[in-house]
Amino acid sequence: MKTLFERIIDREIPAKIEYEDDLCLAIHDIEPQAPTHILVVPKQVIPRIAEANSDQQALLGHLLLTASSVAEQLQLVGGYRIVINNGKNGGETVPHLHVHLLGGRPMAWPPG
Ligand code: DGP
Repeated sequence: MKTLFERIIDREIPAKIEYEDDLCLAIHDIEPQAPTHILVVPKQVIPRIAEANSDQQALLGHLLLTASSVAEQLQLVGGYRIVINNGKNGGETVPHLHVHLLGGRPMAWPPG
């Protein structure tokens, strides 16, 4: 069965797309936790970062560089935060790896 994000990648579910290339899709989160909240999603399904392997090293780097370039595109000049939630205690709700890009307000530390 397809993951939610595979269905978005395959255009079966609509999303506001900010960026796309051969390897990933960057969409606006449906429940934004900041004025700008983007999800960078790999087209290859990796359930979570704990299940990524060394063959996926370049792809993982690509996701981070994409988040940074989308931040520049969206002019998050005051700074931003990049987050990956892993597993139940990490706050993961969609089992298809994704990088959160949050910006447009000051971020608290430590996160909740
Ligand atoms: P996480 O909790 O780290 O697994 O993040 C999942 C995110 O996915 C969460 O911030 C809400 C977002 N989300 C859930 N359903 C949808 C959807 O249908 N469309 C979009 N664009 N985002 C979704």
